[in-house]
Amino acid sequence: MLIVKKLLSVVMAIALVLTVVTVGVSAAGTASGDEYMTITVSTNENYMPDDIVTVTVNIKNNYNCTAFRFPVMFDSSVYEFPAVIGLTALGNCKAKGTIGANTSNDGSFIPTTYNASAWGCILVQWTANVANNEVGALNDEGGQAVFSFNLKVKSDALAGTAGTIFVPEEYDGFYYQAIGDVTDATTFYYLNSETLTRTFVPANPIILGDPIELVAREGSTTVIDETNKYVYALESPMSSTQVFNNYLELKGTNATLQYEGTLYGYGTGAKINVMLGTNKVTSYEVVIFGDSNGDSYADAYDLVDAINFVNLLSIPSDIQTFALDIISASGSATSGDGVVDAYDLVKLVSVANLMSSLDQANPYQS
Ligand SMILES: [Ca+2]
Ligand SMILES: [Ca+2]
Repeated sequence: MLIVKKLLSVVMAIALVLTVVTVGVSAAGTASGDEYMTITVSTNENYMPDDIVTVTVNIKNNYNCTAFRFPVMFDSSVYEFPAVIGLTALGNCKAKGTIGANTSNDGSFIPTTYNASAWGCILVQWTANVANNEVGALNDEGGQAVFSFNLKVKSDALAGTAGTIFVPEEYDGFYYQAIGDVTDATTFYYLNSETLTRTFVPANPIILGDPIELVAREGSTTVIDETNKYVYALESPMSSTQVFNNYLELKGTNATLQYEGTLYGYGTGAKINVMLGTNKVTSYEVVIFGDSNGDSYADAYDLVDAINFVNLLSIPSDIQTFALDIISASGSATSGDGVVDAYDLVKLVSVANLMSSLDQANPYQS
């Protein structure tokens, strides 16, 4: 019994400081060389935002494992710790030892090859107990679930993403020691990464929900130009952000729209941001044809800009060019010609003087 007690203390020491091999206990055995451990992380296949995810870890091995400690990492853009983590030992892990976890999640247990700001981590440790002169051990070639805990899908998790949860193979803190015979407390086997075959199987459940997409509201002819990230064929003037609702519809679980006006209003250059919580998923710029200064009116202020552009006194931004290029030299009724010149100016003068109007849905028709 004395030896067993000493052994337990050694096991505990190794479990707590796994890179330190404590000597002084009896003989060293020789590993047979075919030892393996397969660590499989599993979850359900799909989750919705805000769901609780029960993560189960299964160990399959062919030697007497008397202690382990390893991190279980998770994509922190998808998961967070819930109020109750609920670490639970299962099977022989429950019957033959004691489990605990460090959930400080400060990045200190994440291998340096990973960006700690992108990953969360729970460090799980299991240490065998001793009962009837026998050291508890995990040894099951069929594999068994050894522990589980809970994560929570973040409310702003993106639909369609795979939320990876895994034990990193770079972590080497759990295979230093095994005992060949659980009733032979005097012989140690020292395993290392060369003599122990390790296999890691991650879980990659898919987060469900509607994918995020900004679309024209049914019945409107508003254009959402994904190439240039422009939104046009709205109305002039845009009296408030409420008007956008008449033209646009946002799809996607938990997504919201946020508007950023220009200095003068919600005209050309105003931003439409697609948000998930506080994260900006994508952003578009408003184009009001005939409006250069961003107030959403096509009037004398814009005419002054246009005259300056035509006379090369100032240079229009890309979006100002797009907004003022309403006439094509070739006479196209469906597009401009990429330049703001005298042709456009003639029409802009007419619009500014209220002699003609500019159809935001068909600005190129004279
Ligand atoms: Ca204007
Ligand atoms: Ca033009």
